[in-house]
Amino acid sequence: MSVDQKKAPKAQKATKAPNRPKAPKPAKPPTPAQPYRSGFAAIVGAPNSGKSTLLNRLLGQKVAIATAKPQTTRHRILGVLTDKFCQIVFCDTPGVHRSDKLLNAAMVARAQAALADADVGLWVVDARRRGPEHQAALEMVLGRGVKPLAAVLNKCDLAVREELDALAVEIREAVAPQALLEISAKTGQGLVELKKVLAALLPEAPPPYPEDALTDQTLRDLAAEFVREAVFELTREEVPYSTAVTIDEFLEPDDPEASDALYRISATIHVEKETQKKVMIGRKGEMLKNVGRRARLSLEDLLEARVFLSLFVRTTKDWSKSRRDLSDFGYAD
Ligand SMILES: Nc1nc2c(ncn2[C@@H]2O[C@H](COP(=O)(O)OP(=O)(O)OP(=O)(O)O)[C@@H](O)[C@H]2O)c(=O)[nH]1
Ligand SMILES: [Mg+2]
Repeated sequence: MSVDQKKAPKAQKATKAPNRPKAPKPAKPPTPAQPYRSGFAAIVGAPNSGKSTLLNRLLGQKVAIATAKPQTTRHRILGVLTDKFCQIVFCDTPGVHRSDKLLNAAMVARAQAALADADVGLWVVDARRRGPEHQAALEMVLGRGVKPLAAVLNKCDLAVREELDALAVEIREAVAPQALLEISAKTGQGLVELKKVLAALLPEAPPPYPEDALTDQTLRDLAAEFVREAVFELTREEVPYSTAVTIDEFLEPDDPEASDALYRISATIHVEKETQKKVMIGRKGEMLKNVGRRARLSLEDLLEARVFLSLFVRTTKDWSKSRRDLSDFGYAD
């Protein structure tokens, strides 16, 4: 599957871990009192609340890019967590916000659809922040119908007790979640408990994916996302939001396990205007070089091999306003 194509629907087989995930901790054998549970958990919430960081932390592997800037995630990203008693298929989603822009509307629609399709909602709230995005997320969660909901107050490593208590009261009153937990996706606090809570909210069912499945994204998808992450981290103002990345070539080594294994990847960074292209390339090509270096390092980490990464910048005029371009870049169905 490439970034241009539609993401795998629920029933399709997820790809295996790019790097083998760490073996799940040995669990006690199941007892009749503990039936197998499985299903889909949609991670929804305001932009920047920590949804993708949470997914990566739960899986112990980076499958979703996460940056300090809001609206980083644009797709629905599956991450599969399996143990002896449950399989939780997490769907990371774009942050919920209000916007008239076509790209943003498509992103929010993805989050909405993921919540509608899921067995359980997982609402991630930034424990320190409110505002219009919090309200937009609250409205989406309220519209979930009878679907069970776990709400988490994330970034509790940064929040003070009074804030956490007040927010907990507010959320209980507003949405009556089946569970409300304080967590930190960054430190891992509360995540063992969260997994237990989610598993208990899922139906009794066999696992929909093989036990070594990790994500529905291919290495090619991940490569495009890692380049976009570097752009998000290194550029400012409207530039990151005007950027899309496509992979032109992804050549895997014959033996990926060999000590000299080398991946050859070339990607195009699309911007919307000539002025953005100049910024993206930078003086004497400095910006592009830095983006390339950063993306290459994170790809080498992911692939556990050397990577030769070539980047090109192209102006695809006003791509975020064109339904066709959005669909070509995989941002709309
Ligand atoms: N201190 C702290 N920072 C966190 C925590 N969780 C996430 N962050 C940071 O918050 C920022 C946003 O995290 P993301 O995971 O990208 O947030 P997101 O909800 O996926 O954002 P969008 O994709 O834009 O909707 C990043 O800088 C993370 O490192 C946490 O528990 N504690
Ligand atoms: Mg995200």
